[in-house]
Amino acid sequence: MTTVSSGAGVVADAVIPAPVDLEPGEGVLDLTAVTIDAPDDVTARLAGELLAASGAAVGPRDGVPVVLTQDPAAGPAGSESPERYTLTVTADGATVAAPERAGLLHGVRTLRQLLNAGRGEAGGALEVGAVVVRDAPRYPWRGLSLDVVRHWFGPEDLRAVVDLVGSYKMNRLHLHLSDDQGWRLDIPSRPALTKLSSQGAVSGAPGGFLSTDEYRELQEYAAEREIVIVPEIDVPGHVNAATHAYGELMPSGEATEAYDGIEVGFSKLHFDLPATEPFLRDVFTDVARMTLGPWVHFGGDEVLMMEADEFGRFVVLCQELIAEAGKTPVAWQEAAGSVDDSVDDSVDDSVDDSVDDRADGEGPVLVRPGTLLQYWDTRPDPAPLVRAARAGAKFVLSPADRAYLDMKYTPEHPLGLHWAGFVELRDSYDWDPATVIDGLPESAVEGVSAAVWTETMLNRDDLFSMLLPRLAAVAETAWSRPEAKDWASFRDRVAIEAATWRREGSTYHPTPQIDW
Ligand code: TNX
Repeated sequence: MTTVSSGAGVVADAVIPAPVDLEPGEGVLDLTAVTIDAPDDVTARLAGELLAASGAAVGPRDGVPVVLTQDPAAGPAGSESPERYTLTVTADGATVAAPERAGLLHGVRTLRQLLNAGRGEAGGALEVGAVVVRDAPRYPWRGLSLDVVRHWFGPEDLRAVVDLVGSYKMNRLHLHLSDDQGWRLDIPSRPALTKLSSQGAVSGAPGGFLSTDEYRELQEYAAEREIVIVPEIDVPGHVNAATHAYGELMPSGEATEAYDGIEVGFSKLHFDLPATEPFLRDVFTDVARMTLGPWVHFGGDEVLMMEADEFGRFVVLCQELIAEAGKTPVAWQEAAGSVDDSVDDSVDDSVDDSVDDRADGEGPVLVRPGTLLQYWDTRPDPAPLVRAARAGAKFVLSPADRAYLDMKYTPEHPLGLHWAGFVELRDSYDWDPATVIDGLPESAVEGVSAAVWTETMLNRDDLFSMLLPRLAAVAETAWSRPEAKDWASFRDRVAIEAATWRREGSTYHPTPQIDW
């Protein structure tokens, strides 16, 4: 795609992620004053907020009409995505047509970017060139995974992250809510978790947690914006916050010390202890009950000190508990097991026959059909993942060398880690989710999630400087088809979008890969 500038200086193509189809027309719409007509009050309010943030005066009448209308025929020809939309701008007004509310919001988000592009740095004209945008996402899951344990980010920061995620048409915010350093969600049946384990973070930084009310309010805030919060309780490793609160989870019966370092892999649950199963049942039942969305993530990563058969029992049990509580399980890729697992027969018996695939003489497949696996580590053999896909697992892709936005941009970058290498903007842009896992059928790819671990990020500025501009690159990789992606065009569009970041005070990293 190319950047189109009209005589009025209006940039017609400033949309991130790149849409399926954008056709400039004749004329210019002045959005100085707008009147919004939407199917419901919440949608009208949100559309108004988005356009007002771009400088439009939003009023009940006399403005140019911005009409949001439900229309099953909207979107690109042939698209069946429930998120599809058509945005039509003429000299007289703007219309967003979409079969569902998500598409209506996406259309307004596109209009916001076109408006900001015309406006430029310091309050230029509030004009948008006439255009028709027909658009729909490539993948249904487009998200950000955020660690709120290593450093604590409270409700206000989380709402800012929800807004950011939504502005690039992402629809999932996965929160990593428990780890060695802290427990960040009140669990009514297990009050000691937040009472004893929420106040720490890395290197003595202050902790915190979401009360059940705050968790509900955050989910409602996200849901208004068509974003689903996916809670993660990480087991059976990364559990020092749990063993610090409940000593009964340790063979010694003694609670472990609080931990504020950044090592991984040293803590674990013990399947055979009498306290373990009731603990997991209480926690996952409460989390499922408090969660509005359909998914609960049970972690499963980096369990470095456990035999494969014990790990397999945890994977089977957690899926069972989450499914019994009415949710779909999500786990890190390790839950697929490994081909050389020496899983014994009793685990095998507890695995549903329909997913037990021993045809090739390997261990059982531990995941249920429909379980989502989040791929992050590009080093292990992909064979178990392909087997899990054959058994019905779906994949959310967060390849660390592309989508881990806690990796440093360059060796000199002050924040971040580098175990997966350095991830410059172009690295997080130039990849195709369909070809990330060797041998995985594309039908098993549910989508893409950027991920940010916060060992080195102390506050919102730190966090946003790692997210921006790379989150926009991952968002485009998740939304746009390969034929719509173009690095040169993306560079131009990021530079345009950055004027909005500056105006709104969002910190970003001015990578030399962009002509700012
Ligand atoms: C690996 S990625 C982890 C996290 C760390 C991260 C740092 C994953 C599933 N586990 O515990 O925070 O590396 O990049």
